[in-house]
Amino acid sequence: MAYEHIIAEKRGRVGLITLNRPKAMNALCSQLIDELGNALDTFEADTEVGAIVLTGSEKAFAAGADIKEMESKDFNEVYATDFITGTWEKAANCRKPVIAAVAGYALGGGCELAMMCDFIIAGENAKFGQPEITIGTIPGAGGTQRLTRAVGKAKAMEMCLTGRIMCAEEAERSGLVTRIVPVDELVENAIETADKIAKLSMPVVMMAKESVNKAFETTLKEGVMFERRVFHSTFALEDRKEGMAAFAEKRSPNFQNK
Ligand code: DAK
Repeated sequence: MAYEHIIAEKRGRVGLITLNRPKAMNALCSQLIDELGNALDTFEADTEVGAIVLTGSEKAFAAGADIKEMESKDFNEVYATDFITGTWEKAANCRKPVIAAVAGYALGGGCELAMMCDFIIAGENAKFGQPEITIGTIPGAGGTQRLTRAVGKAKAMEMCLTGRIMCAEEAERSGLVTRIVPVDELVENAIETADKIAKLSMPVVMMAKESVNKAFETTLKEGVMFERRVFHSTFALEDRKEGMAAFAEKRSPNFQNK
């Protein structure tokens, strides 16, 4: 598939996807979402890729779904076609780690897309918000749910009810982002982090990701039991043996993703 609104490239074992629709602040039109889904599927299937970084421009990660594209739609159309639901979920459903590197605006669907990733690294100028209420609608790609889980009810409720935008410092303080870095170092910083992950054992990384995600979907007891069983499963892997042997022998492990 040829891409018009994104750039997908490999940096060693890291898949880098850059949203690239600068004239529209990377507004997420359906073509862009299809291209993003295709790039994520391609990196997911590529055994040379161990982790993925998703970023935008210094001005905008993404200013939301494309309002001009949505404007003329009616209820029957969005309901009957389950408007862009399947492809939107690709980032959330990817089994390999996906890091969002966010500079500038991450609004509406842009904020939701960032929150679908496993964690967010923010540039100093990052701005997060769910301003849908100001255009007569509500978040439609998980914003009311993921933002609330990330920052708690008070802030999520205020942001969804007023459209207030959160700066990078507040986002870090509130647990929405893992850290803040200078904008010009953002992408390299995210790639370095992704590269560290990509050098680890891929099946173990996927198990860790799946286990952390369970925390949002189960009771504590069920989540701990899931984790226990997955921990036990790592003992079926050669990489688990290699990791522990390397520690005991004071050398770096040589993981084979087996
Ligand atoms: N859609 C379309 N075009 C957009 C856009 C957007 N979301 N955001 C910006 N643009 C366009 C502007 O119209 C302008 O285009 P021209 O006029 O030059 O043709 C160009 O980008 C530059 O924008 P501005 O001139 O406005 O630039 P400023 O620096 O003055 O302002 C801004 C930047 C980001 C603060 C402002 O553009 C803004 O407020 N944008 C809209 C933010 C917003 O309301 N976002 C939420 C959209 S609703 C779903 C999945 C997702 C969603 C829903 C359902 N399903 C899976 C069912 C998501 C919904 C949304 O995101």
